[in-house]
Amino acid sequence: MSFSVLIYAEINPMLQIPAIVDGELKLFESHAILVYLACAYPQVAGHWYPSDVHKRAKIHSVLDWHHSFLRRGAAGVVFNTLLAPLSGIRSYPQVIIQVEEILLRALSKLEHSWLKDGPFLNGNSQPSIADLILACEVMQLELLSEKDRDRILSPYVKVLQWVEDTKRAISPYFDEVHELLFESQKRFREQMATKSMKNQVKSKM
Ligand SMILES: N[C@@H](CCC(=O)N[C@@H](CS)C(=O)NCC(=O)O)C(=O)O
Repeated sequence: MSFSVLIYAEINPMLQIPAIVDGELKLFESHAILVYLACAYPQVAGHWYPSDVHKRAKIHSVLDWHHSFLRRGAAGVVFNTLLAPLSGIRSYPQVIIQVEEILLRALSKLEHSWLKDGPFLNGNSQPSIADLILACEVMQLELLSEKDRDRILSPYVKVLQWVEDTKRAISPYFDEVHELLFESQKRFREQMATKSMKNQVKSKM
């Protein structure tokens, strides 16, 4: 392990991002981080993590669902169709079918359940930390080819509108934190195009 990895392991022994250090506190897991920031900093507007216990419970309900369904689907599709092939890791067609099914089911639940009563999750008129987490999860689908991204997302018009509304609610920070994602999108799309050209040439030989 390199020195910087050892240092990072002190903050997050899982060696994943995100993680924060705030004074004495070292914290990882995105949901826990946002709950902490909303509670620790009084300047955070109340709608992000309301003090009402019922509203909080509803937020946690979405967050727990997120890790079991939307994240499994979105991260599974991005990993198996893009990151694995670009890293020389074998991906299996059956796994790709399975993760896409999980993703499509999750997007359908978002569209028809979580977003059925209002512009934001749980029928809220303003976003909470759950909107932030789930909209960012959907954003990673921008890494796919334009064709795959549109095929997967375009049927979910409420989901697309809600991502835009969440983006607007925290403008300009949403775009700022996604700059890196769009830089990666450009690089990945070029690499995938080169890879597919090479495969075509090979298949003709
Ligand atoms: N449950 C964690 C998931 C964290 C996670 O999967 N992070 C990814 C990036 S989005 C990562 O660090 N992947 C690198 C790895 O697992 O080695 C959370 O919500 O914070």
